[in-house]
Amino acid sequence: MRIDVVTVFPEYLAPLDLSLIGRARERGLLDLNVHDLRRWTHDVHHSVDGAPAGGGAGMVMKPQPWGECLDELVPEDGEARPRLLVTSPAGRPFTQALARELAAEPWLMFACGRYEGIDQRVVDHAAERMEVTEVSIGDYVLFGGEVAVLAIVEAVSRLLPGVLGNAASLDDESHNAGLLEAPAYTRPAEWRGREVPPVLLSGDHGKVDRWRRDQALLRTARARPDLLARLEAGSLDQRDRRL
Ligand code: 6GU
Repeated sequence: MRIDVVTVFPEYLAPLDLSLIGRARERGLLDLNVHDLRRWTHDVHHSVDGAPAGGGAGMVMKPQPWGECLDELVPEDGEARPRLLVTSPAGRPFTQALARELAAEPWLMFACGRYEGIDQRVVDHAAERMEVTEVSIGDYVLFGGEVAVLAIVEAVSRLLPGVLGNAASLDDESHNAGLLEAPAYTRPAEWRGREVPPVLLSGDHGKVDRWRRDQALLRTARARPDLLARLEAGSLDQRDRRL
């Protein structure tokens, strides 16, 4: 997969060199390029923002640098077009389902909004040439989209074939679809007077599965009742219903 990220703070994306994403890049599974938006400015101050039309607080990112940037990175005569993701607290909520959708794309491009966002005409113009999705990582406000891109790139990368060492962990997740994971334990069997739940040491895989399912349901009911309410009735088994 190819990923391009356009930002006014390229250093903010440095963590993408690390850990499993860094490894995926080294192994050629991920072709990731970070671009400084100021490269497409022409004034001595390399300015990328302006006062909001209509007044109000904050600054809006000017259309000119974004327009020239997209023209260069996505040539009009080019065969391929990226799916453009514009980060914004006003975007579509990022979920595991959207991560799966994005993992199936050959080319993603992220436009990191800063300040009060990007002039809307950039988005509308780009949407005539490529698929554009405005995306948010949650109901809170960040200074800019860079941290959101880190989260999205990580969630998408681990779904790419060959990136995750143990593909079974992906299977486990879909198996548990829509529920939070059960708590996890490792050795020692007793630590500071607290034991690993005996069922996990019983060797009875049926019982372990059932225990994990019950814990997942309880955790979800406590922390995310909204998720539980959204579960399809058909995905609950007889023993789930009694819980
Ligand atoms: Cl994608 N950008 C900004 N600036 N704030 C956010 C966000 C994105 N998602 C949640 N809050």
